[in-house]
Amino acid sequence: MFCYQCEQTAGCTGCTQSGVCGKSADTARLQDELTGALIGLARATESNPATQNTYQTIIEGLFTTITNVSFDDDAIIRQIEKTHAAKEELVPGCGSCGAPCGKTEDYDMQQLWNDNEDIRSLKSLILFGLRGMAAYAYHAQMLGYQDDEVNDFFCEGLFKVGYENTMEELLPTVLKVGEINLKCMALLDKANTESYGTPTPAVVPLTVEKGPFIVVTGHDLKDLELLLEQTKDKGINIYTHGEMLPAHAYPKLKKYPHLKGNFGTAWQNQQKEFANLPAPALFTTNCLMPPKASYADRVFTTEVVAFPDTVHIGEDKDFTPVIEKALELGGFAEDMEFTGINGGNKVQTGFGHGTILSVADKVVEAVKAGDISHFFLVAGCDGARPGRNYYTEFVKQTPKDSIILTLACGKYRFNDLDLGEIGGLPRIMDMGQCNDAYGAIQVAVALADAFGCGVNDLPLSFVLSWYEQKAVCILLTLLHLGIKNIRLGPSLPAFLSPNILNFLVENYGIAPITTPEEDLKALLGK
Ligand code: FS2
Ligand code: SF4
Repeated sequence: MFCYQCEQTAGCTGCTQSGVCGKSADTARLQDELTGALIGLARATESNPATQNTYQTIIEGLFTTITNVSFDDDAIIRQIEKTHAAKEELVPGCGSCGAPCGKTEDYDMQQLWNDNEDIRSLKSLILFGLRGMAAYAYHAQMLGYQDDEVNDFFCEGLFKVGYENTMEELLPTVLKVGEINLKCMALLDKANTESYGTPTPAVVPLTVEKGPFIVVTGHDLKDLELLLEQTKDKGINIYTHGEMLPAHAYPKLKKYPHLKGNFGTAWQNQQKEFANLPAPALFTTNCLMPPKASYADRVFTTEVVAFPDTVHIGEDKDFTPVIEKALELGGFAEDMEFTGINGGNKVQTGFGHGTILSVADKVVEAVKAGDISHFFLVAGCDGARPGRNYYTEFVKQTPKDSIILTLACGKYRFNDLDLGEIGGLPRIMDMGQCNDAYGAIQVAVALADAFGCGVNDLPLSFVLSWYEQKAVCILLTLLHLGIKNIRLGPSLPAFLSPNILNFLVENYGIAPITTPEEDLKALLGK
């Protein structure tokens, strides 16, 4: 096997025996086969118009191959078969043709992994960016939102991965992934806010009340809504976990009185946090870690998330098995007070672009009056590497007159800290899930407009943490927008070849994180 798509890849170069994430070599091989089949399907759209089924199959298939999504070989095999069937629908008889034209064949991923390192690097950026974007397109689709340009680009991008191309030809496609991902995140923002209202600030307790409860994790708000509906008046409380925390800010979700609070921290702590939990956990997306035997019977998956021998909730979204498990386990006998990693007993969320832009005048005034000296977007994924303490320390050391905007699961490193307020606004503002990077971009653009300058001229620094492929598409969006001097950690992607990394350093000033002290000094120009 060969896989180097995530930050924890073995030896910072690539997983070759089995995945650090728990993925077996067989699963990795099947995921390659699935990706090759998706490229074959994309190739078939070159001369045959894609259908709704084509798009859906591509989006599902790409989402399936994201880190910590599917460990289930049978589910991946079914996805490969579905992909071949979708191609057969576009080009009937193609699979059994005796004189293949070579235009619709599945792609052999070994060609990519063994390619010249710069071509491999650029194609990896395209492929991994498309995988991340597919998750966002999937969530939007669940709420009934689609965009033709986004859908078509999945075909275009996959086609490019399977085509012999030069660096000069591939580079624009890499940046186009960023451009289209901005549209995709905008689509999901629209889907979430039109479905559930504009997020407003919410204080979320970390206490779990006594009695039966369900922990729901991942990014899919539709799944949460359906679960809230199905658990109404059943004496079961619902707690968010990981990337589901921002759900507390959406008016149409927070109206459910049994949506009580948040349990636990970021994904990499799940094996410890779920071990003695007297409740089931529902995974709507990544990041799923292989469940330990001590709690495997309490793990439920849905959508494309899957693990062998755990109960999967299908498209009918009948959560009865999860509900029955919650009632059987009964929850805690007494209220349990949990804390975040810094000892805080509550967290805040809901500072999306709607909220921040509604007080934009106040923010601009505070900057002009010298009350706010700097903004930091400290955002991205969490993960297991010890070096990620950097982000906690960085936030703690930021000047008292600075604002920290954050999003995605990396915020659990510091979101229970109380760093005080500036002008009635908390110094740490959680803008939401990783896809809410869209909102952060809106805020940055609005600030730049207000000050009559470019985003790069604002007192705003991007300090990002990455782990999986959604971080890749977001990074490409920031590059597409011309954002410079991003600090990236905890380590740089293994799929950046030295030449491509040089290109990013020279053109965008990307730099790896060093120490909080050094980076703060550099970013504040001191
Ligand atoms: Fe965190 Fe995992 Fe959001 Fe990533 S829960 S690393 O999926 O997409 O962020
Ligand atoms: Fe390794 Fe990450 Fe790939 Fe898993 S997803 S096999 S940890 S590189």
